[in-house]
Amino acid sequence: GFMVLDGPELESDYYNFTALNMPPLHPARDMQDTFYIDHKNAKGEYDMLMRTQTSPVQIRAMQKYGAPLRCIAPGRCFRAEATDMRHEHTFYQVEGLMVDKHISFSHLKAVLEALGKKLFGSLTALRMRPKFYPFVEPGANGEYSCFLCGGRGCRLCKNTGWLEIVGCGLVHPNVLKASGIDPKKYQGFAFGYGLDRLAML
Ligand code: 2NM
Repeated sequence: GFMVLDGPELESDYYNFTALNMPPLHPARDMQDTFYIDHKNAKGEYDMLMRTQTSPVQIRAMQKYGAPLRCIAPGRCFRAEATDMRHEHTFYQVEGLMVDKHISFSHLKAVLEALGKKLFGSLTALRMRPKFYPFVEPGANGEYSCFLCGGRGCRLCKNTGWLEIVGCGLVHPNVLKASGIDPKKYQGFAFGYGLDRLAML
């Protein structure tokens, strides 16, 4: 039941950062991480960049369709990474978003569990550990039991039995507000997978 959406790869500073609860001095905006375009606004600031995640598509979707809403946004993202075997300056994400009345962490957990079983097999377990992302509160890292060793520990999972696969959380009230949704009436969960990483696994 999730709409599949896309949006611009060349984004404004507003949709990529400000609307996602990352105000002008937030370190995530650093030139070392973000490809800025050689274009200045009326104030003389660089205001266009290559999107660093697909979340701006979700902001645009909330503004366009309002609540309730279910969507996923697959697409290319760009970061000024020092490239090596694990890092590319151009990579793919797929992000999901669900907004409705009374959305809680248990809805998020159920959807990520269902996704894990579809992706890696019906015996796959999910564990969630706290992680900070500016655009969610609380935020978490979702790990799936290693499909290669069944959780016993191997080279792939670095002997932990778990594979770090998905970032997620409950959408921050500031993000809902920036998207024209009243956080007192509606809540949401969101998650993001690295598509390249999923394909490799
Ligand atoms: C992640 C991790 C946590 C996310 C948040 C949103 C939005 F726009 F709704 F706020 N979309 N995706 C999100 C949250 C993405 O990726 C690692």
